[in-house]
Amino acid sequence: MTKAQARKRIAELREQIDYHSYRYHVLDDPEVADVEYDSLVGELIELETEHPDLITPDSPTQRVGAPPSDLFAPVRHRAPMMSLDNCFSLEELEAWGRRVERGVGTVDAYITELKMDGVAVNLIYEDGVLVKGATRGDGTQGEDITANLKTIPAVPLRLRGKSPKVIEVRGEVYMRTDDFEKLNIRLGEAGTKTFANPRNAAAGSLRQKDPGVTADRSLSLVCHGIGYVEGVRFTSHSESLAFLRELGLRTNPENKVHASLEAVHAFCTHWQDHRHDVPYDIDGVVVKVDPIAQQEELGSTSKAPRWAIAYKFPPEERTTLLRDIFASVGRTGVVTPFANLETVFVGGVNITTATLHNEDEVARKDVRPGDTVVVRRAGDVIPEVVGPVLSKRPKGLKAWKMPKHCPACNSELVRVEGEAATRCLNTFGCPAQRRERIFHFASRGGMDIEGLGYQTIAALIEKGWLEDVADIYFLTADQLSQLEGFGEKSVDNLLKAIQASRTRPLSNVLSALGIPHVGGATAQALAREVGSLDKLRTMSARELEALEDIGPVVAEAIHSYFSEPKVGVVLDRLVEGGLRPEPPPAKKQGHLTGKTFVVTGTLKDFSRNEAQAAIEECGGKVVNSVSKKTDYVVVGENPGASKFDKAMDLKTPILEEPAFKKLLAGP
Ligand code: I6G
Repeated sequence: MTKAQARKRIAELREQIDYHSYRYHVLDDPEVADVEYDSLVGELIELETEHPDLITPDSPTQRVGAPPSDLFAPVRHRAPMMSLDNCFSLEELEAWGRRVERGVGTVDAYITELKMDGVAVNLIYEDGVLVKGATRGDGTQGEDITANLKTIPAVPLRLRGKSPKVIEVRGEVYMRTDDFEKLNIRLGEAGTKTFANPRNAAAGSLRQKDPGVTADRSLSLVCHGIGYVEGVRFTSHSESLAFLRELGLRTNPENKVHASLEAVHAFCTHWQDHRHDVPYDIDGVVVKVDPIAQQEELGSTSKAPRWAIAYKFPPEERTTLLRDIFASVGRTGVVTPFANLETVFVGGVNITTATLHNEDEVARKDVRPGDTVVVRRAGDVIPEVVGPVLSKRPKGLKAWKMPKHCPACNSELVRVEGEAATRCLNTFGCPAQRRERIFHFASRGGMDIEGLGYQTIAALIEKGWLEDVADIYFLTADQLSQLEGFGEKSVDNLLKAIQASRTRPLSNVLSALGIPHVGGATAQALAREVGSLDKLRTMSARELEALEDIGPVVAEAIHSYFSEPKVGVVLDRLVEGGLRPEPPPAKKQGHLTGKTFVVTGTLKDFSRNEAQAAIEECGGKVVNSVSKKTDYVVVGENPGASKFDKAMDLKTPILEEPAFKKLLAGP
């Protein structure tokens, strides 16, 4: 085949593949069998392999490419990605309808869309080609996930028909419930942590550093609006959705236009009762005023359009058998009672366990092993045991009692008077606490050691190779290769992940250690203020308390943690194992050096990160809470009430956006 012939055939194949992909993923109406489609793709791959110079970024073979460098970089949305106001009953929906009609008189038409429980995304097409895809982020600025979005077959790399010069499309990436269940089985078999629900699975799959993993996750897309478009005007929302469909973008076939709010009510009640008739999770119905002129008349608040509302379904409830209540020991020694339930399908997932929080909660609910209980789950909220069905209680059921001894190490459990928690105080000896600490250490947000999941940690503890977090840095290839399911490649990957974690930022290390009262924000404050683990280890409670964002209770907890000799041993061994935390970046010097800021509310011209960067660029620093040490509080729209009130109380200077800009500009 000559070059010219190859070029022609490649163009034909791409057109056919795009068309069949559109029929399958957008119209849900395939024209050819899978094998036929696969053979077209196979032929295209072959030709592109022979002629790599003919590969273009919008070729259907380019859905998974090399990991891109700009993955997760900040992306500013051209128009803000607003959120939606919620209502939780038909009465509230009615009240919204009245407000709308007070604003615009009779509404010509409403449109209803199923509210997919997925991840909001923004897709940017220029001259019909997908150039960027981002998460919603804070609504003003999201994260670049283009490479991951490109792997989703329902996301067109190139739009069909006559596309506008620039269009920003808003949609929801989701995972079907059957794909979610298959994925969890697969993850469970591989010993990796499973996802709680399809939404978390979709979010987790989009957050992958390797687009190859996203590609393997069966994600889909529905589009529900246009954020920005050049040169096209619509008279109604439904017309804009039809336009998206013409461009080859998927919209939900269940969308419906209604003449009255009564018809909207009927749609909402129907889908509340039939929410499981669709193969994906929905948590409500989005109701919009359809005519654009009426939308414009109603306008928006700083957060949400007044012309739309999300009607949220009430949480689903089911009854099931409470087989038993068992006690589980967490990382900090707190013992939590858990309900062991006969599997029940509620809120779109199968539930077999649910937390009962603490001893008092079990007593308050009066749930007993053997009871039939009501289980509830709303959206992505964790499942909850509501209470027993007393009419079904068998005779003679005994109330549950918190065990006197730790189920993991048998040491005596303690409940301090006035506290709800029961604790195992065998901090260093209890195997359950050790396992949870190691898991926390290796997790995302901490040392982020990919491949060191729950099952692997349990297996390493079982072998006696993992007693505390420092042991991670002394694991050998020989040991890892003895674990079930660990071939050469997984051993190599895990060792590489461990190596990468040796130089994690100091704030991650502090968060990973699980110091009492030190979460992500405090860990960042400590890293920024202190700068090294060595220094932190020697500081007195009084010195700690003098730091920004650290109060007396936290200061005491940190000091007491570092004073524990066993902690000292582990920290020394971490260093011996090669841990070299990356110190926070050197502070810039400028006209705001020594000045401390708190930023609250939404600013017009800065996202939160941009405001922080601008302050730091001038030498200042940004902290989370207002205290006597704060020099300025920068307030945008809808500031946090507690921050604002505290600033007023302490008479801290409050800067609105223009004054803030002036201060940044300098003297
Ligand atoms: O977050 C959203 C999900 C679904 C939406 C939305 C939607 O329509 C079906 N529509 C709007 C207008 C907004 N957010 C702001």
